[in-house]
Amino acid sequence: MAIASRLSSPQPVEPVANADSPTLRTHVVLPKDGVVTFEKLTSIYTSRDTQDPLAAARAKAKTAQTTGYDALYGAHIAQWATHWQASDVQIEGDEEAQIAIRFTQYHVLIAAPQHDDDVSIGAKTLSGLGYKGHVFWDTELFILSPLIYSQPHIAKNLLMYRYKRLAGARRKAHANGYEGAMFPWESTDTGEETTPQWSDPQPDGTRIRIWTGDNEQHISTDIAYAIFQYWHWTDDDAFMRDYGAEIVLDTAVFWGSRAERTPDGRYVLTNQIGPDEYHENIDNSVFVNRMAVWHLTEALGLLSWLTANAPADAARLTEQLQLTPERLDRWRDIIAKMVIPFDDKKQIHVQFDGFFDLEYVPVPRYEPRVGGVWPMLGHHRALRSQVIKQADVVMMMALLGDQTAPREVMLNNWKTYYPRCDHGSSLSPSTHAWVAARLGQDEDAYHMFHHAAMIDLQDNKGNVRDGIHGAACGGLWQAIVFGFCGLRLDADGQPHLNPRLPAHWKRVTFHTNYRGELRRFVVENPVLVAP
Ligand code: IFM
Repeated sequence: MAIASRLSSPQPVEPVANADSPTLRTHVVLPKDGVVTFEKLTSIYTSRDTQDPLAAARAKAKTAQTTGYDALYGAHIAQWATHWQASDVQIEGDEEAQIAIRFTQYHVLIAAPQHDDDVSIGAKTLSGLGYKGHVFWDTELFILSPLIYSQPHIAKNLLMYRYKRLAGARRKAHANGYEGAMFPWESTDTGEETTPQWSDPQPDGTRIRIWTGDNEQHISTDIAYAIFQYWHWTDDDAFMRDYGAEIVLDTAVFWGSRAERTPDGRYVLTNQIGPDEYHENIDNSVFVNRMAVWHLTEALGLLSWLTANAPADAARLTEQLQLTPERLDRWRDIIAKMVIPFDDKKQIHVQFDGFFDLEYVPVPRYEPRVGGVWPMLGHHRALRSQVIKQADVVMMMALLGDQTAPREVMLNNWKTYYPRCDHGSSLSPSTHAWVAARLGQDEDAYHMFHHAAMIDLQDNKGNVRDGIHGAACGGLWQAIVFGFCGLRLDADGQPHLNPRLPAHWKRVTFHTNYRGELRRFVVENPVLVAP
C-alpha cells in the first residue's frame, strides 16, 4: 500500500527527523485575525489496484495538485449528491432521528465497495481496528439491506465477495466432515475461517475459548437470505443463475449433511450457537433450525425455478453439486421433520433445548446501566442464566415475518424474550425496534430505535473507539423502512407499505431503486399531516 501527499504551503516546510509519524514543520507569523491556508492532497493505492502503487499514488497526488482543492471538492460534492439522491432518508418531526439516519447511511456508504466485487465490509467498517476488519453476518443481514434497496450495484459487489470465497467455504465444510459449503463465521480475503480460538487475556490472566468459528453456523443461511432479498427486490435473474444459485444450493447441501437424524426419525442440530452468543454449543436453537428449514425450502424452490427458466444452469448445478434425487428427498425429509422447539402450553418458541431450565434474571431491574447485564453476572453465572445477548427468537421473527407463526404466538415471543435481552450486542436494538413496530409495540419500538440510533453518536456501548458499528448503521435503516414504514414485497413482487410511524413523526421519505426504477416513498402520519 502506498500513500503519497502533496502539500501547498505559503512558506517552505521541512521534514522533522525522528518523529513518531511523518511530520513536516513550518513557521508562519500572522497578523491578528490573519489567515494562512495549507492544502494537503493525499492519494492511496494498493497492489490490488495497480502493479506499482507508489508510482500511481505519486502520479495521482501530482494531478490532484494541478486540479486544485476547489475543483476536487466540487467534484466530491457532486458525487455525494448522487449518493444522497439514491439513499437519503428524511424524517420530519424528529431532528435527532434525522441526524442519526444520515450519520449511519453515510457510514454505510463510505464503507461500501462501489467498484470492487472482491471485498466486503468489516464489522467496524474501515473506521477502527475492532475485529481486525473481519467480515461477519453483519454485512449480509444488516448492512446490505439499505444497499439492496437503494444502490443494488453495490449490494451485488458484496454478494460477489462471498461467491468468490465459495472454495474456502467448501474447504471448511470438508475439514469439519460435512458436504457442500460452510462459510466461515469471520471472513477475510482468503475465505478461510479466521475467528480467533481464544480471547485476549482476562483480568485474571486466563483466556476464554471462542466457539463461534466452530459452531456459529447460521452464517451460511444468512448469506442465502441476503441473496434472496437481493433477487426478489432487483429481479436480477442473471445474478441468480450465474452466481447466487450456486451459493444457495451448495450451502443447502451443507445443511443436508449437517442435520442429524434421531432414532425416532426426526432431525436435530446439536452443538450450535444462535445469534445469542451468550449461550454456546446448545442443541436445537430455534433460530438455526427454523432458518435451516427455510433455507432448504427455498433451495428446492430455486432449483424448480432454474429447471423451468434456465434448464442449462439447472443441469450444470445438478451435476456439479450432485443434487441427486436422494439428496433432494433428504432435504424434504428434514423440512418435514426438523425439531422446532415450541412450548404448546405457553404458545411460544423455545430459544433452545433447556433454555427455561436456566436461572431467570430480571434484566429490566438492572436499569439504568451502560454495559450489558452479562458482564455484571460474570461469565460462569451468565452462561447458566436466561440473559440473552441480542435478538435471537426476535431475529427469526424479523427475517421470517408473518411466516414465523400466528400473530398471538409472535406477541407471546416478544413478551417473553424482550425482557430477557440485555442488548450486549449493537446488532440487537434495531432488530427489536423493527419487530416491535410490526407487532404494534409502539413504545418499545421507539425506545429500541433510539437506543440503536445513539450507539455511535452517544457511544452508548462504550466502545466506539474500536470503530463504527456497521450493523447498527444498516439496522437503523431496517428499523425505519421495514419496521416503522412496513415496506415489504407482496406475493406478486410489488412493494407494499404498512406504516406504523412513531406518534411524533410527521413524515418519512425514502428512496429506492426497485428493479432499475428509481422510486420515492413518502409515508405520512395522518394525525400530524392535515388532509
Ligand atoms: O456479528 C456480531 C455478533 O452477532 C455479535 N458480536 C459481534 C459480532 C460483530 O459485530
